[in-house]
Amino acid sequence: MTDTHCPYCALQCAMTLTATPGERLPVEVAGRDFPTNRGGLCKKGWTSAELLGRADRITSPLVKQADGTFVEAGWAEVLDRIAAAVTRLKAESGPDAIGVFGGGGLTNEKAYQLGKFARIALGTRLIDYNGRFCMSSAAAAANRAFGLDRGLPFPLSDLDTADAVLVLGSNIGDTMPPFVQHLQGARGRGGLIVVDPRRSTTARLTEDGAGMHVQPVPGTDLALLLGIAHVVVAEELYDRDYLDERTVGFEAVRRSVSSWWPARAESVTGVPAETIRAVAHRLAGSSSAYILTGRGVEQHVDGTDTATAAINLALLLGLVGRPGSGYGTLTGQGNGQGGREHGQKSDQLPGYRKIIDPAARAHVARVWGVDPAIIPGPGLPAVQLLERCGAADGVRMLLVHGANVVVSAPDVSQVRAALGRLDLLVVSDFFLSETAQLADIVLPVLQWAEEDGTMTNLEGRVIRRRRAVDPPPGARSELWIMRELAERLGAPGTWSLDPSEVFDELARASAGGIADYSGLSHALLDTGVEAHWPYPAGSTGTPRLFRERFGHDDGRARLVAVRARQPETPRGAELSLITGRLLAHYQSGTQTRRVAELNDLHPRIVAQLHPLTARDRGVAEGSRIRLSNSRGALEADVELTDGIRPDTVFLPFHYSGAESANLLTSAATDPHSSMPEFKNAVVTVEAIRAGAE
Ligand SMILES: Nc1nc2c(c(=O)[nH]1)N[C@H]1C(S)=C(S)[C@@H](COP(=O)(O)OP(=O)(O)OC[C@H]3O[C@@H](n4cnc5c(=O)[nH]c(N)nc54)[C@H](O)[C@@H]3O)O[C@H]1N2
Ligand SMILES: Nc1nc2c(c(=O)[nH]1)N[C@H]1C(S)=C(S)[C@@H](COP(=O)(O)OP(=O)(O)OC[C@H]3O[C@@H](n4cnc5c(=O)[nH]c(N)nc54)[C@H](O)[C@@H]3O)O[C@H]1N2
Ligand code: SF4
Ligand SMILES: [Mo]
Repeated sequence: MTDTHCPYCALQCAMTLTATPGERLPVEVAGRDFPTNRGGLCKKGWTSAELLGRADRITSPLVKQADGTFVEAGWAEVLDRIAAAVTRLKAESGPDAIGVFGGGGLTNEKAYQLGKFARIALGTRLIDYNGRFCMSSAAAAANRAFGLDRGLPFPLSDLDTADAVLVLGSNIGDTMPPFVQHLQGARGRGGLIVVDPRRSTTARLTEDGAGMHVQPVPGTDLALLLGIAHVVVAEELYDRDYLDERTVGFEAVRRSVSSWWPARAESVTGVPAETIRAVAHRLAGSSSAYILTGRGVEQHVDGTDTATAAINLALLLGLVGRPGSGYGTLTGQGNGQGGREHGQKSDQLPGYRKIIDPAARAHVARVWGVDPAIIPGPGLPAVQLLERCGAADGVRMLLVHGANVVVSAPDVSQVRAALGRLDLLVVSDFFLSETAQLADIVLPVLQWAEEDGTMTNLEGRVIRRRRAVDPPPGARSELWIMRELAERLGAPGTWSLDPSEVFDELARASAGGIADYSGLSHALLDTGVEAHWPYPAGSTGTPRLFRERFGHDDGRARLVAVRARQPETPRGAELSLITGRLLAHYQSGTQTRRVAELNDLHPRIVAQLHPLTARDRGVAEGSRIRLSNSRGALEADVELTDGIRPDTVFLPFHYSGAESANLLTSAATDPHSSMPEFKNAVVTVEAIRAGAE
């Protein structure tokens, strides 16, 4: 029996894996008691071990032939070829001809090593990762306001006794089902408020007196939050002492919300002025209140400002750092939190350090055993990195570790075309994902239950991932791949294969940084300590941040005045397209589309449409529709629901090829975070085959 955690989302539910004696497989999964999941798992967790034994697992490096098919090749041969290509392309076009795309599902050890590998083995500044699609706006807003970004600055169980919880654009009921138990307190007191253009699974938790569902026009959450803040300021519901003692910027925010009287906010958001007032009063009147944001409000070109408006509201009410209250964002990927702390981000070094900071460079260079001058400067964020692939003077070779960008990036037709123009695409994965199918070389790597390491969950809690089974022969750890390539490239530094040694190095590199792990080790984590960062040597960690001070030098939080912009709005018969998730599928679907029990629930893409909207277009339940805009088109079956706004259509993004929702999304990005706008596109919807009347 091996204690570990689920391979999928940031809740990182605790589980126990039991291998069959004497056999590699099957492996049995059981939920394990832990403060976040309390033994619960969702159906993705329960079925996670099935993927360990899939027959279509890649177990040998694959090399693309001229006719487009793959042939198996030996490790030495493909690693030699990759190293030779790196050397040649650098000589011809400079180090930035090589790019690296990482993932928020990688362990801390792999994420750390990948950042180091890019910068001192490949020598490129061009590394970024899929967390840019996920956490970047919330992170930018938290850094700006608090001087520190940890998704939840308090343990999840603090929510249990809340009076009121405002959930903006998150569908926890489907995206983190065991989380729902932490909302019971607020529901019992009628204080769960869910803001979502759809009556999502989470919005339904507010029914029967448990709270309120607020249903704004997509992309107008910023105006909604300005309206709520207006009421808080105009009716003097704010916490004057807290604002004086712990924050700066109140005056500017007061002025910026002064013209957002509820009637004006109603005209933009469609949310009744009375509801806006009621939300303000409920939050201000609660002794224990929390504000939480998810991707629904963050994945917009003004996502950073919207998250900032949510933080401003929390600061006005004096919630942040106060016992029993708080603000947080719900980190998404398994290691979405740790993945953004150890150097995969284009502008970062380990410990959440800035790559442009000379002291940070000197510290990390010492740990790496290199001259700080050889560490390149900041690179490009994910969308711009993908755009540079195959461009004139752009990236000629891309290494992908832990992302399936031809499904998950915005405006995927362009991404596919860009990857097609590369000299060499190298993808490390355990399945032939859609991105791997486009690769010149595919490297088979280990799945979660086959490796050791650590993950950092949505509460900033560092946890152990443990090896429960042997990997299939042929697959290799990414630490091994990086060491083999580093050696072939004559890279400086040490390249350990042992995750606990890599963790120790990461801990040293993070020492003194914002995300300080220097007091942690695998051995300490194995004793079962609660380990929330910052965890400097000699400390016992920090479950609750901001009790005394915020991360800025003066210890105060910043209220930052933000303005609402007009979102791209549908005209005439057009609709707003929002995209998101289904309980049974994970992300690009590489994994969950391979689990029959999950895939059978949702084997094809289905669009949600309001019955009135459908009727206008001659569409009935089961009809087939075509959604299109200037970027692309796709066909989908229809599910009619009066739970969605009539001006809106919803698509899940878990499907590939002609069923990819990202054929329609825009690569426009937020100016602060470079987050693309996954949650708002304008589309035309037409019937292509009538369903049952
Ligand atoms: N089952 C499942 N669980 C997952 C994942 C998965 O793929 N599948 N992925 C994990 C990851 S990486 C992440 S980031 C999290 C994401 O978790 P969530 O943020 O909960 O997921 P989404 O479904 O993307 O978006 C949440 C809600 O935002 C709403 N929304 C869309 N547009 C708007 C808007 O303009 N305003 C508002 N207020 N709401 C809007 C959608 O209707 C949707 O219900 O889930 C994690 N958990
Ligand atoms: N339209 C739309 N698009 C979206 C979103 C949305 O809401 N709407 N959400 C965005 C968000 S929040 C996210 S996080 C992204 C996610 O998008 P992706 O990163 O593309 O999603 P995954 O399916 O998790 O891709 C991970 C890939 O890496 C592989 N993998 C898993 N673990 C490892 C590992 O340890 N090593 C290696 N080498 N490979 C591994 C998996 O098999 C899979 O092929 O999608 C974004 N795209
Ligand atoms: S909620 Fe997330 S971590 Fe928990 S079992 Fe489901 S996918 Fe796994
Ligand atoms: Mo995400």
